[in-house]
Amino acid sequence: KRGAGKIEEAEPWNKLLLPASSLPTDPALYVGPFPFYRRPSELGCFSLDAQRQYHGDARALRYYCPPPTNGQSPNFDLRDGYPDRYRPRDEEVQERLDHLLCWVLEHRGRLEGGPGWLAGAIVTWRGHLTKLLTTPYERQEGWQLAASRFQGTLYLSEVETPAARVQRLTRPPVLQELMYMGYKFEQYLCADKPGGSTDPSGEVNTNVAFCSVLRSRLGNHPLLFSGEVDCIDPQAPTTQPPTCYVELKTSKEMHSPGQRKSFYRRKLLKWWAQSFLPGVPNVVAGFRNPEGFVCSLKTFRTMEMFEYVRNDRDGWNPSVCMNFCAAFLSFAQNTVVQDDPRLVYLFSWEPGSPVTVSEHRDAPHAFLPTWYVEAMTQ
Ligand code: 0WD
Ligand code: CA
Repeated sequence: KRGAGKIEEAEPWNKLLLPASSLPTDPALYVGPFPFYRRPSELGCFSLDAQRQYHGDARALRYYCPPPTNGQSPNFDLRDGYPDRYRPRDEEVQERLDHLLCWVLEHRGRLEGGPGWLAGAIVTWRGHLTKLLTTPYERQEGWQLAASRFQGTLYLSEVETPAARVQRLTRPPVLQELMYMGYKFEQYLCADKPGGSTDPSGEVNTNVAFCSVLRSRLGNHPLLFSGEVDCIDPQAPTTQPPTCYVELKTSKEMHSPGQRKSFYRRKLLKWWAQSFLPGVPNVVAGFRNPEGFVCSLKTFRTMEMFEYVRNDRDGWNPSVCMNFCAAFLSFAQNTVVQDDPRLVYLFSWEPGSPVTVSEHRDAPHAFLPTWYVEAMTQ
């Protein structure tokens, strides 16, 4: 009996020295004041062309071109061109952080914040951070994030879960068409030149992307991340990125209070998380009818999205999202201690469970490419 007591006393002492082995995700645990989040600033950008080739410039940036405001509503046929004018990206290619690493490599010598800034930062995709922000409220899809430390920097790269892979490979035709419709919507609202006109007769090629590279900080975690940006608004009050960027989204037309409630609880959470992170101020939503036509547009201000659920007991809370993300980043920083690009910690999460972690070396989980590690070691 006496011995058992001693062991119990010794346990919390051990926990101070060992990193935690799991992280809970219950929203109630993350209620509290909104944490510090530095106003995101753009460090640079890059483009991916129709062949998915990297270019360190803004050639793929498009310009927001709203339909004429002559009292008529839009009539965008989102199914037009499917599947004959659709060039989908090859999703079998796992790009991991490669394009972002290409940008980092090219700019490592002249990053703001000083030469040591990168060594203290976390490098990842915006989309990975979005998943972290929404985790406390997510009930359907789990995730896996691989993490490695190299020259101080913590790199986070998503790994497709086995379930997500099965879903992708068995994606029903209606869902494939729905994906196309999201990109088709962009084509109705974007021109290749400022003040130019849109061309819905062209191809939809999802290899093409414009990505902004941003700097921010969540709590004590400096962040360098990149996100795909749909377009820039040449009419925006400021031409300073990311404030001039616009995110485009489609959603089902809503006809009942229940449909609206569910839109505010689920969709607006994802839209908010994705645009809040890079500081994109506006999301232009196109509401499509069952025939696949967008007949109404509505602009949602990112900073006002929370108002739709502020008084909803089953709504989401931005503080919970950000506090959980900060807690995960601390958990990852404390877990990935060794500096070794071949050592990978795989963080896994399924709804209803805490985040767990496993340790791996080399293939298949190591994700920092040799070309990057060697060039950075010069
Ligand atoms: O390889 C993969 N599984 C992924 C690749 C998953 C997520 C993103 N990506 C790529 C994107 O293509 C892009 O080049 O990473 C880069 C940056 O992505 P992000 O901005 O961090 O990702 P996210 O915020 O999730 O998505 C932004 C946009 C999407 O817009 P909507 O409005 O649907 O959220 O990137 C596009 C899409 O337009 N996008 C993709 N394009 C091609 N293939 C993909 C994908 N798998 N995922 C998102
Ligand atoms: Ca979009």
